[in-house]
Amino acid sequence: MAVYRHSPCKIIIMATTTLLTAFAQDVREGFTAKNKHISSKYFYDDAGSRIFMQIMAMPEYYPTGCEFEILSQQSANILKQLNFKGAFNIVEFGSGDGMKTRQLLKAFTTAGAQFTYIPIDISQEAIDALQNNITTFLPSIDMQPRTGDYFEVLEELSASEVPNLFLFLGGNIGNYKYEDALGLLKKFNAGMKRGDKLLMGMDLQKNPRVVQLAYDDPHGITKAFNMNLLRRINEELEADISLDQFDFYSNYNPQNGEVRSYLVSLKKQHFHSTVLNQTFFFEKDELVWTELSKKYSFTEIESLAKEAGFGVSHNFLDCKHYFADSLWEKV
Ligand code: AVJ
Repeated sequence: MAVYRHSPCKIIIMATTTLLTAFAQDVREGFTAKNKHISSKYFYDDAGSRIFMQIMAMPEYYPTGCEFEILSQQSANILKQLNFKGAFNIVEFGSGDGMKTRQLLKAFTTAGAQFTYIPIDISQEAIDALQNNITTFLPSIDMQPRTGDYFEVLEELSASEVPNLFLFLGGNIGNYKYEDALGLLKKFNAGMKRGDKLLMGMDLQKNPRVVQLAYDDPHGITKAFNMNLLRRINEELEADISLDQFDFYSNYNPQNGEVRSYLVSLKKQHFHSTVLNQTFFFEKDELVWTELSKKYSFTEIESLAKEAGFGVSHNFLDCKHYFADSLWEKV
């Protein structure tokens, strides 16, 4: 029988927990769920943002041109509908490159409106590009860009007496599930004063073939947009996904107005992430849901606005009636 002699020793407990990014945590959660999923917000790293610009330039992706048309041709009307007396703020959430907003700002300036333009974005790079764009074309504009959290800025602005027009353009609300969209709009509402306005870009229900083609384009650009998520997992989470073992599938359901996009595993397979220290398993033909792009009916726009504490003042439409910039007032 072995005799163990006591020897003084120290037990050192090593901290082995590393801090995981939100992306890493969401991949872990979403890729182990019964129905695999990952949020479309992770599309937009630098590479993904470049692919999204290609999407916006495709003829099949109609929302860009429609909203450009609305803001170029109807901004004088939008200004009239605001019915603000004196100076006001224009606060834009997630402003992008400013090409579309520029049309509105130009028309407002021409009409002699007095306003301060406050774009908010999480990316300093995006804000810098936007500031360049706006100041080159509209040098006289009073612009006070902010980076950071939407709601911190909202709280600040609701304290001021000046009325606000909030812009949430491009149809980004369509990426939120009903409950999440309502939650976001209620938070906007809570940070607004009575009489403040919100201009919401909302894609409309239309001929299903038109919608289907916009999200399942023949150039494969939307597929590349989705596949970029896998490339991003490989890069940021040190994974070994074979991109050619996945496909892309997108489907529009005209009965509920939902485009749902997926990655599809082409075989039974697995990949490993060193960062997560975890292996993820796929059956053949298993899906990963990547995106919801909701198309609205006018009835749904009305009821969503009402639920969130707004009244719809006016829907500004393009000539084909594909897209709406819906003007809401906090009631
Ligand atoms: C930027 C969210 C409005 O859902 O139409 C485009 C993103 N996804 N093609 C959309 C997107 C696939 C887009 N939004």
